[in-house]
Amino acid sequence: MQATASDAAASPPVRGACPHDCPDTCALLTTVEGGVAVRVQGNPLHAHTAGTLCTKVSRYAERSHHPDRVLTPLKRSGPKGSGQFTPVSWDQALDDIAARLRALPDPQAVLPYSYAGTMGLVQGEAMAGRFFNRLGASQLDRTICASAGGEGLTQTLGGKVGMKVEHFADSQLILIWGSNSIGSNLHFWRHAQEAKRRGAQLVCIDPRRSETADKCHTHLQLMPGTDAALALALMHELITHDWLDHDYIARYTLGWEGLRARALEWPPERAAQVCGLPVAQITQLARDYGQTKPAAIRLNYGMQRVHGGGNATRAVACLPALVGAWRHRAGGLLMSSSGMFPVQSAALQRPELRRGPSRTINMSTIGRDLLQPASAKWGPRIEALIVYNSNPVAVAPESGQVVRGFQREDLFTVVLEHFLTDTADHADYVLPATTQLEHWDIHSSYGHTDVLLNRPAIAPVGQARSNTDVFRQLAARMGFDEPCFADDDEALCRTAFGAHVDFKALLEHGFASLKVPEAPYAEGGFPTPSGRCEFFSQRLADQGLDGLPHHVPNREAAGSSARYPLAMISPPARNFLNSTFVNVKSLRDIETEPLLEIHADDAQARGIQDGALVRIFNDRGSYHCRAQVSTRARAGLVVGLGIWWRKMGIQRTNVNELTSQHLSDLGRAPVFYDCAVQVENAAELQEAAVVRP
Ligand SMILES: Nc1nc2c(c(=O)[nH]1)N[C@H]1C(S)=C(S)[C@@H](COP(=O)(O)OP(=O)(O)OC[C@H]3O[C@@H](n4cnc5c(=O)[nH]c(N)nc54)[C@H](O)[C@@H]3O)O[C@H]1N2
Ligand SMILES: Nc1nc2c(c(=O)[nH]1)N[C@H]1C(S)=C(S)[C@@H](COP(=O)(O)OP(=O)(O)OC[C@H]3O[C@@H](n4cnc5c(=O)[nH]c(N)nc54)[C@H](O)[C@@H]3O)O[C@H]1N2
Ligand SMILES: [Mo]
Repeated sequence: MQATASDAAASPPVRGACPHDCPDTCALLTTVEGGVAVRVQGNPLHAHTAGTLCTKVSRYAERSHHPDRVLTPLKRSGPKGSGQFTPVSWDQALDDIAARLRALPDPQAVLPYSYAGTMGLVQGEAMAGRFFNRLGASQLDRTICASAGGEGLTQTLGGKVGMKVEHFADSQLILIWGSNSIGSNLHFWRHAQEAKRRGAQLVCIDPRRSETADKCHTHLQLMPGTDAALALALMHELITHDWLDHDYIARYTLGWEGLRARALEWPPERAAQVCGLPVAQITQLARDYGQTKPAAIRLNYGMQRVHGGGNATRAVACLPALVGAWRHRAGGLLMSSSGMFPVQSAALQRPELRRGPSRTINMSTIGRDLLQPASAKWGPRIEALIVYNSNPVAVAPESGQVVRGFQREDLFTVVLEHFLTDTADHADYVLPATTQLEHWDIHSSYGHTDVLLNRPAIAPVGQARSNTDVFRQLAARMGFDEPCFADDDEALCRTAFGAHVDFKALLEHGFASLKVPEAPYAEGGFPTPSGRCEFFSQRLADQGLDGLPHHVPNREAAGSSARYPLAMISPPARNFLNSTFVNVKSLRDIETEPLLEIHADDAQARGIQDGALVRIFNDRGSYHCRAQVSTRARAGLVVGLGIWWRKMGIQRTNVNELTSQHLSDLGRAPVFYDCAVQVENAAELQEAAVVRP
């Protein structure tokens, strides 16, 4: 029997999960009428979501039914990068892609390029992982977001582990360190607000006076890349005033004597110089941290996108053990909870399918890598690129080089996408992908400890196919006949956590909580080799690196170059999610235009008025913005809010024109917030010449 529109209207909302790269991983309820998703809301029964979504994701139905969705496979019909395409059938596209891949003598010339456009374990690296493993393609080192901090945390605490986020509500002191929680971690902010109502002090540590800084009691507006110096000076004060938990240190930490000596090299006066902070702010914070119990740190990735990001994370991660904060469930630190999930990666991705040699290519240097010629050391040139769940032309550093790489006429590029992004514009084939409302998936989280299941709410829009379907069908055309290529998406969802999670509960409720102790490290038991919080890392020392955390200054600190005297950071605009949602008009209207926040002193010195068009430049490139003169940026610092689509930018570029392909001290990560620039008035640019979407 055919369902009618009125039947559909009566059906209950479909339970799902927000797919976006965000710590909150919310439980969604999608209301469908006549086959159309009309409303996406937060599930009130899921404690973390508590029925509330951010502004962006409450527009998810608008994004899924957007008139610009790619509806059919597209084949390039103009010059590389022109964004000119002709519709073709799925068979034509997949046959041709498989033929092109088969024709390559060395499969390592193929590179998958993906990140967290969806955080789903199934539409992420499940079938795709199997496909590229079986093919023997180059492997991608997925470093673009969190690997410096992830490595720092792993060296110190043993993994991406920490406090349960809900217990922040009971903390008496919360340090929000390197994060604009209101913009990027709204459901954590709810707990911080609750703590505030119960009398907690909130401290924000951020070079930008963010929306979050506005709402905290105290704001330490340090220069970017100076967090390790601040952390070491806090330790100095904890030591000299004996605000230490000696028992916790003796029982549950490793390397105390070394750390003590290191910290004593950092009196607050020295750190104040390096950080650009008043001495009194540092000593007061140390006093508060040493004397308030329970104290909790919400560390986040904003502070590790610099040259010394790995060691800065290590330094901060030592603090809770020094004061015994872990003893209380509302004390300790949370940067990421992703390591607490028993994800069955090998069962999903099947690394044993890989037979030949494999090389690994860092996604954060894709510009340089695409331009790399073949050599004995490097191996074959990258000849084919298959992009899914990512928009590298907009998000990868030093886009001048990235664009040149993507414009190579001899590079064969396939992009699985919802929209014609800057990256899709450079494809030879664009394959229309399903959104979260149209496919199955299962999710872990990096900000809480629940597993979420996503059921499809509507049929695929147009001819869209899920990533898994595309890789299954490519596998068939390549003659990969291992049974694992026949697994359907529901089977993959079951595989993701195996017996560790009750799948029946997921089917019934849409979410299930992991069993995590209330105060996981109250008595040590860290997942490090020693089981202790490792102030000293033997593993790093064995690699010839400093075994103790230390301050690694920015390569491009403010004032370090006469030509480019300003430091620039480029944190996200609140209503975009990396480069996702830039094409959703209602959200773009809130963000208005690419903006550069600049302090009045720096603006005045350059004859820049509030609202003027400005050019920001360095040796790597140049970018135009509308200046916002305010105290959001401190003197010496400018803030270019990201990440606009290049083609929606004022002169068809975005902030990554300026960022570099240098890598961090640990974790091989990009250093987006370690970037020196100059700014000038762009009055010569007539308002009429401004390219607008
Ligand atoms: N609305 C929104 N939410 C998002 C995202 C988004 O694009 N938009 N992105 C998502 C993703 S991919 C991630 S990884 C997470 C990121 O989460 P975070 O990185 O925690 O969050 P951001 O809000 O990006 O915070 C970056 C903050 O760090 C500050 N910062 C920059 N340099 C430094 C520094 O050297 N030291 C310190 N202490 N602070 C510094 C910036 O000014 C900014 O306020 O958020 C996710 N959530
Ligand atoms: N200057 C500067 N650059 C940055 C950052 C910064 O702070 N400053 N932040 C960095 C960080 S933290 C990150 S994580 C990266 C993020 O970089 P990316 O992971 O590339 O994130 P997005 O820009 O959101 O692009 C994701 C794309 O995936 C697509 N997508 C979503 N779901 C699906 C799906 O199911 N199937 C397919 N095929 N496609 C899908 C979306 O349409 C979108 O175009 O950017 C980094 N770049
Ligand atoms: Mo990220």
